[in-house]
Amino acid sequence: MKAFIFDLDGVIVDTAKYHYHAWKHLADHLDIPFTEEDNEQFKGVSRKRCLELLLEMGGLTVSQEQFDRWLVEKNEDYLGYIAKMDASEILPDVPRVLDFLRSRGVPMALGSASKNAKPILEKVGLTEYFSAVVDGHDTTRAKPDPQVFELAASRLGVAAPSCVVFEDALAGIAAANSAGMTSIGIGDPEVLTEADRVFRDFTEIDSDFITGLLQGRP
Ligand code: B16
Ligand code: MG
Repeated sequence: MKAFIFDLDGVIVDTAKYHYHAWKHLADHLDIPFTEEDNEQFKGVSRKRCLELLLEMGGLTVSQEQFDRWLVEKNEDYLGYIAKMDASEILPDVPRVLDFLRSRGVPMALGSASKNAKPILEKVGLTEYFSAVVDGHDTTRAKPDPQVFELAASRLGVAAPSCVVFEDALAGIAAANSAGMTSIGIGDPEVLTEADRVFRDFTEIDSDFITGLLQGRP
């Protein structure tokens, strides 16, 4: 039996722009220059690690209390954007692929670094597609460590080599590969060079390709 595991941000929804606005707000407050290009490094990376990166960019060292306060501030800002999300923010053709897999009884899981993954799935109305949701609360080791996807596979009761992972971040592709899973990159083929296959988005993924994956073709 095959199982499919989906990353959230950059694969199912484009929350990267909201993370960017929230980090930018904090960066402006701290007088740290921060661009959308800088935000690329934050994709797939935990909230705590993102703040460490931002402070490194600004050459700032702060107390643990201050660090924790800024983490909370950034997240509250981000939650303000999330509150307004609805199904219109699901990336193109994601529902088509999810419906196709569900109609064939394929088990599906979410594997995300975000601690906000469950509320986001609820907001966009996709919760019921996933038999397992592994998020930033469940993991102790971040991508590229395979923990998030290994846990998803074990919750689905499917062996790692039978799992197919959709990921937009380099660290996520590395995590899937190191778990021994089939990795499908969503994004730029020149960036996601380690993925088994890369598509710009789900509009490029047809039923024949999915059927091939179900039959064991990479
Ligand atoms: P949170 P993913 C990741 O989600 C984002 O790509 C990354 O930018 C973010 O810092 C991380 O979640 C943590 O998110 O602050 O909501 O816990 O791509 O793994 O679905
Ligand atoms: Mg992602």
